[in-house]
Amino acid sequence: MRLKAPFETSSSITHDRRVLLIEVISEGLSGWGEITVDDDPYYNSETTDTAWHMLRDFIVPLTLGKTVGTAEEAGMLMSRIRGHEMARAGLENALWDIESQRKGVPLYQLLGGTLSEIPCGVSLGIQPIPELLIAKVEQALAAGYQRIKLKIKPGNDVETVRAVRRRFPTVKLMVDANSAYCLQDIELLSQFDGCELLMIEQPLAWDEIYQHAELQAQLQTPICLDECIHNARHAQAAIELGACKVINLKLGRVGGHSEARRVHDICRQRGVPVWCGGMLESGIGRVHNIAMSTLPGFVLPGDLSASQRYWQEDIIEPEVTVTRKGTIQVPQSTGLGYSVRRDLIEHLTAETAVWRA
Ligand code: OSB
Ligand code: MG
Repeated sequence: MRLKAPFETSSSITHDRRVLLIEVISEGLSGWGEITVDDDPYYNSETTDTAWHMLRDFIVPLTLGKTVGTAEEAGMLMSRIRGHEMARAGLENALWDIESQRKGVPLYQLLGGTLSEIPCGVSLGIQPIPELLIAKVEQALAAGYQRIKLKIKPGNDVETVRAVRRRFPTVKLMVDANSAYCLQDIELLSQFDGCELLMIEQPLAWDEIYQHAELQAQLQTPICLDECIHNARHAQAAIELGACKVINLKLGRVGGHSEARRVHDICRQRGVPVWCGGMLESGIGRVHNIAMSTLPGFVLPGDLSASQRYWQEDIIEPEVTVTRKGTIQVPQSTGLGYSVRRDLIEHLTAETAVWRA
């Protein structure tokens, strides 16, 4: 699926996504999940092709034909697999869709969610000049989005963010560095303290919790961790070390709804706000994100935006839309709560594999 516009972060530029979907059929019900990987290993270590390999050679053999009572148990069948969270999440989330239909309960309620409307923000990719970025911020605010996240990288950071802040003095603003800095950049990073940011997301290395604690001790701006957090233990370690004050929760990055709920619970117990991160998902991944975002600890607007911000045409019906006040209404029917456009998916599909028990 081609993005409407390329999306640039400090670590890569994405033009299109080879969307990897899983449909599970069980006892006459069909459930869908999305594996939210990129084609390259520049955000996390997984890629579209490693996920395909994991599915074919490990995930399918561990799960096919097995009897489970819940989607969480299906997740446990894969617990021998180390890493490859996004690949595992795709399968587990498809089973959450099925469990919701089987029990006749909306997915968000099955997860323990309580919100019926969720607040939304946008994540704006790096732009060549501040004027272009300011125009994009203006458009997003006009559409109602409640929070603006700016991608930054060395050479396109403090000055740009200051320009946006000057133009929009009261907007809820934050930045995401995708691991582009190191502890020695403390002087530069401290300058964000003057920009009244909600948080700075993942400034330091993707696999480094401890140094974020050292940085947080010297920064007023709250640090939010994204890349570092792959499970509830990581979240607990990060919080107890003082490495972050906020956590970006991504379903794929933590291995699916079950682990996401555990991360959420740990954060909530410790009073650490969470919000839903995005991976430029198709409608199927997006709808799982909506369900997760109804849990009570999701107190900040997520990177959960309307389908039309990303895609000419989405693969679900209706598309995900955002209200004038920057919210998404949570569907109240069972399963995904949106219908999957099989014809369009077939039309876009380059490769399919089918496994039967
Ligand atoms: O770091 O949050 C990130 C997209 C791809 C990979 C990493 C990230 C992002 C985003 C986009 O920020 C969020 C979205 O889906 O709108
Ligand atoms: Mg991020």
